[in-house]
Amino acid sequence: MTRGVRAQAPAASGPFSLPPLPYAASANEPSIDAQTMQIHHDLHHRAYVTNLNNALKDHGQLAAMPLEVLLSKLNEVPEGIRTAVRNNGGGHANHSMFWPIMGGKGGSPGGELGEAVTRDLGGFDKMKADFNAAGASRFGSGWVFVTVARDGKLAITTRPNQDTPLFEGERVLFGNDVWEHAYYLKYQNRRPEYLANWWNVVDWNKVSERYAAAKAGTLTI
Ligand code: MN3
Repeated sequence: MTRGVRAQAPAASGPFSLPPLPYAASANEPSIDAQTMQIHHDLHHRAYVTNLNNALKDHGQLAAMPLEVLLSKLNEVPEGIRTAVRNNGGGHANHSMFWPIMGGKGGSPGGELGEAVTRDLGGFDKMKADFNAAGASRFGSGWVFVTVARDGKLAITTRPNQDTPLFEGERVLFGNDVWEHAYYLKYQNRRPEYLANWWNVVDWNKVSERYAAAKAGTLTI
C-alpha cells in the first residue's frame, strides 16, 4: 500500500462518480473548517454516489440518463428503488452544485445577476436575510436554494432531506446545505451563525456563470 492512501468505501462501479473538490479542503477557512469539508465531501458525498450507483445497477436505461433528467422523472423510477434514487440522486446533484460555488471571497454579485437580485429578491441584503431565515427555519435536514427560471427570474425556496427543485424540472442557481453534517463540528447547534458566515466563501463568479447558463438553457445540475 502506498503511504497516504486513505481507507475509503470500495469504488462504486456505475455511471456516476464523485467530482473532486475544486480547491483545498482548507480553502473555506475559517468560515467552514477543513475537517468538515473533507468529511462532507469524501465521506458523505461519496456515499450518495455509491448508493445511487448501487440502486441503478440493474437499471441500465435509467443509469444512462443525465442526472437532472433522471431526477425529473422520479415517478417513472420503479418503486423498489425510487426512494434510494430520490435520496442519493438528490444528494449527488445537490453536493455537485454546492462545492463549485464556494471557495470564493464573498462580496456581492454584479452585472446581470446583481440586477436580477435587486429586481426579484429585493436586493442583496434582503436576499441574504430571507435566505438565512428560510435556511434556519427548515426543520431537521435539508437545503435552502435560490432557483432560476429560464427567463432569469430568481426565487428562494427550501427542500427537506436531499430533495431538490430538479425534481420539478426547475433549475438551482445556488444553495446551502443545512444538514448538521455541513456545520456541526465548528458551529454545533448554531445553524444561523453558519448560514451568516457561509456568504464569506461564495464565489459569485461561479454563480454568475450558472446564471448565464440557466438563461442559455445549458444549466444542468
Ligand atoms: Mn451535505
